[in-house]
Formats: sequence, C-alpha cells, structure tokens
Amino acid sequence: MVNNPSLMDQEKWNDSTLRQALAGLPLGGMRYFPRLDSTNAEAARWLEEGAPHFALVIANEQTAGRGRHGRSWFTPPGAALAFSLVFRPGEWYTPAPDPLPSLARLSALGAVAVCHTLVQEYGLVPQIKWPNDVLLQRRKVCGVLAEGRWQGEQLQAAILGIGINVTPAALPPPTGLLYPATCVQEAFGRPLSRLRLLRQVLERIVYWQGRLDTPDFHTFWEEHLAFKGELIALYYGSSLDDPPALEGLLLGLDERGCLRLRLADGQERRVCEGELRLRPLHKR
Ligand code: BT5
Repeated sequence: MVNNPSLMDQEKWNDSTLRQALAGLPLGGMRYFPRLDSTNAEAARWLEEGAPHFALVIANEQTAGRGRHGRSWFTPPGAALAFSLVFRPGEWYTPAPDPLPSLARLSALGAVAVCHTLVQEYGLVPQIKWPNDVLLQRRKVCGVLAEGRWQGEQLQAAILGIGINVTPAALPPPTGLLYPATCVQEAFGRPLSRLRLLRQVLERIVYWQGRLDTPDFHTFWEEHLAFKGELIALYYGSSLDDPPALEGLLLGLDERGCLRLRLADGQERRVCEGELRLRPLHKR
C-alpha cells in the first residue's frame, strides 16, 4: 500500500484486506461491514455481546452515521473512514467518581491521534477545534464522537467513533452544514490509501492511549488547538442564529482540557462543557 493513484484504484475493501492492513495491531477483534447504519451503533450492539477492549468496527459506508446530539454524519461508500473502537475502563483509565472528564479525554484522544497522523505522515497542518473536530485549512476533515455506556452512575465502557473525509466524494452537500468541510486528499494534493490511513491513526491511538495523563498529550493537544489567540464565540446547542453564550479571547487549555478564555472585562473563564460551538470572530 503506497500513496499512489494506480495502487489506490486496486485498493479493495473486504474482511481479508482489512485484516491484512491491520495485522499486528493490538485489536480486541474486528468487524467489517461494506454498509452499516453506524459503527458506533454496531459497537454498542457488540458491547451487549461482551466486546473486548479495543474491539474495532469499521464500515465502508454508513447509512445513519451519528454526530453529537442527534446530528448526522455523512459517510458515502469508498470515500471516507468511519470506525469505532471499544474502550473498557481499567484498560485506559482508572474509574473515578466522576467519569465524564474521561469521556472528554477519549474524544481528545481521537482528535489528537488523527491530528498527529496528518502531521507526521502527510506533512499537513491540522488543528483541533475544541472539543472534537479536526480541521485542515480551517475546514472540518474529521469528527469524533465518544459515547459512554452506563450502569447507573458507573461507566461500563466507552465507544470512540471517528469519521475522516478522505476523498472529495466524502464531503456532504454544503447546505445545512454547521461548519465548512474538506478532505485529506484536497490538502495532501494527491490520492492516498484509506487502509493505510486507518492503520496510521490506529497506531497513534495505541500510542497516545497510554499517555493521556502525560504533559506530552496536553502539550500536543494545546499546540494544535484551533483559534488560539483569536476572539471566539461559544454557542450552546446547534443554532448559530441565537446570540453566543460567551465571547472571549481563546487563551488555551487548562490542565483538564477545558478551554481558557479571556472575557472582555479582563476576567479569565474556563469552559468545560461539551456542547459548545466555536466561531472565530476575527484574527487579533
Ligand atoms: C461530529 O459530530 O463531528 C462527530 C462525528 C462522528 C462520526 C463518526 S463516523 C464513525 C462513528 N460512527 C458514527 O455513527 N459516528 C462516528 P458533530 O460535531 O455533531 O458534527 C456533526 C455535523 O457535522 C453535522 O450536523 C453536519 O453539519 C456536519 N457533517 C456531517 N457529515 C460531515 C462530513 N462528512 N464532513 C464534515 N462535516 C460533516
């Protein structure tokens, strides 16, 4: 598998080519589907049957790909990566009384792994739009959806879903998009192998999984944070027509991964909640 158009044309997706491409990775198992409603939904079904840590679900096409808060994620066949990984507590974090930050961290793990891959393997300059998007040239190339499975207050397992637009065919119609979209191929300038990209991202998830609490993880995340030093507006919910909940200068991340903002009155505010939207107002 080389990033070469003639080989790209030959890239066939089936159970055996997937297994070959992912050989040697510490997966707990793999399920491949040419067409599926949603890899996160399938991972949840697999969890019911006892999916192990790092079980992988991958689809060539999603018919009901999920975004956050009931939004949808567009995944046409042959153009994108859509996959989900199962995480079992104890394997990736020590269960704490308040596990919600762990889910946010898992989401960051996905964004950091994709970002790291795009930098190291493709020489690109991606950024992380807090909390869960990866941008190229300020357009969304990847979305991350971390979902928890709870028993009462206890996090039983988590599912990390990642969608990456690889070729231009992956792009959703621009109408109704919350944020402009792009694909890896557009920034890279030539075709690339989806299988190879999948393996590269999984390798970096493995790498960063054991380093979530290290300064290196925090530093990488913050160094690639989009809109740092810019004035931004934060919105709750999807509607960008409503007035923003908060506006301020984006200073960076605190030690927990919450945003640090400087408000107009000079005060510093931390924002940790998940459902916020960012819009750059103007460059400073
Ligand atoms: C996300 O939600 O960005 C999380 C997307 C996670 C998708 C993966 S694919 C594998 C796994 N299985 C699933 O079912 N889901 C995960 P959010 O921040 O809510 O963004 C959703 C919004 O992004 C939509 O409302 C659209 O405006 C926009 N969108 C949809 N498809 C897109 C695409 N392919 N590229 C760029 N933007 C898209």
